[in-house]
Amino acid sequence: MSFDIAALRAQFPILSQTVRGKALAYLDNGATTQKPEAVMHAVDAYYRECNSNVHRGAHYLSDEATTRFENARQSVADFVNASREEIIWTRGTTESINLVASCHGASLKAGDEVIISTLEHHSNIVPWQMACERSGATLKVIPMQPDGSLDLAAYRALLNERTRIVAVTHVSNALGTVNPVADMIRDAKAVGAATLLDGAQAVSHFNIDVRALDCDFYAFSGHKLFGPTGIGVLYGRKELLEAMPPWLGGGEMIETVSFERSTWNRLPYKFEAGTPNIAGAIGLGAAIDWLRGQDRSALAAHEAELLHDATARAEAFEGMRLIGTAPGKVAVLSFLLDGAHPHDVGQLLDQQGVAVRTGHHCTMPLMDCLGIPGTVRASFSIYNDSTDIERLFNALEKVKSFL
Ligand code: C6P
Repeated sequence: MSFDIAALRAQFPILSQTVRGKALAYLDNGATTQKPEAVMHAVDAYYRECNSNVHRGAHYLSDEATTRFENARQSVADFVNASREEIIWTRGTTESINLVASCHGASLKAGDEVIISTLEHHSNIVPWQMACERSGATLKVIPMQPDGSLDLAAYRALLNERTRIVAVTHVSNALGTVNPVADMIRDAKAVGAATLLDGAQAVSHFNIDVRALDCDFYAFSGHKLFGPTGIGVLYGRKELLEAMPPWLGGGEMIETVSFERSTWNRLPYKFEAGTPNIAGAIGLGAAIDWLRGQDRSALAAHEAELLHDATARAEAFEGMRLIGTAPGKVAVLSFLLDGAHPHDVGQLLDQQGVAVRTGHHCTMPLMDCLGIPGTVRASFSIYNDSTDIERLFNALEKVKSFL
């Protein structure tokens, strides 16, 4: 290891506890990541020192809260290489995608086409189904290869002058597949389509540069990036955000209001009606500042090693079938055990202190395509170590003997 995993883990107090009388192996990072002390401290400090509303008050506390809140926005902007007016606070990835599907999607009309992929989470399917239903546009789906990678030839065949939006996940939550999004965006641009990336599962694993990717929208959640729940981000290219109608109406998003008509605030506030999740934004800013202070290439190498070692153990494990073996993957093992329902496996793992997720992972169409009801998913993060892999496979040996 080229970095001190023990020192890193020590910053995540939740990891050192026992659950059900066993040392915790937390392998449900795809669902949510744990929070370092720095994040908890920032949220706590906000409430202790400057709890107040932002952009409104004529007093010190409000000024201080506004400074911390807007500094957090700047941290996000720097993190993804955007400008701060292109960073909109939302409740999470789901809300970010719904915002785009409602507002950018308002320009869809009958005959237009929207492309998503087989790998999508429900939150990048349902908003587009709703937008297509409203507008009469057609939803097209990129098929998948048996290993869980997208069929890029089929994708290119779907693209045409009617394609208005390509909305795909950067990383599959269920299988861990990393999609070749830069190439996919280039192809989409060639037919004049807008592009949205669902970055929920990507942001904690590698650096995101929205300018280099050349995407129009990038959505992610704070809680999957070591930050709090209830806060998320929508990056939107300025010209597109300016052309879009607002989403929710209310305070903050307006410039003027009369009973006859209202006019809209400048970016990014045009899309931020009502009192925002101030503590959540500050916590996410702290998470990003903390992460940027780490050696990210060492973290990526560590995660790659975890994936390599866990995959080798899985391949040697009799009765285990790995679901999703694409060449480019983040550290996710989705699997089935012969003769065992994923739910039962998950429960037996939990009794041994191993936390995983089981089921369809909010990707029912993907599971249908694979012909399975669900999987057991062990999803790793930067603070997992070889002991966690050991605990998982020791626990699975016991599961096998129980079932
Ligand atoms: N996936 C998982 O266990 P929210 O709930 O809005 O923070 O994120 C939704 C979402 C969108 N896209 C992808 C690729 C995701 O993985 C998720 C959340 C969690 O896989 C909970 S279902």
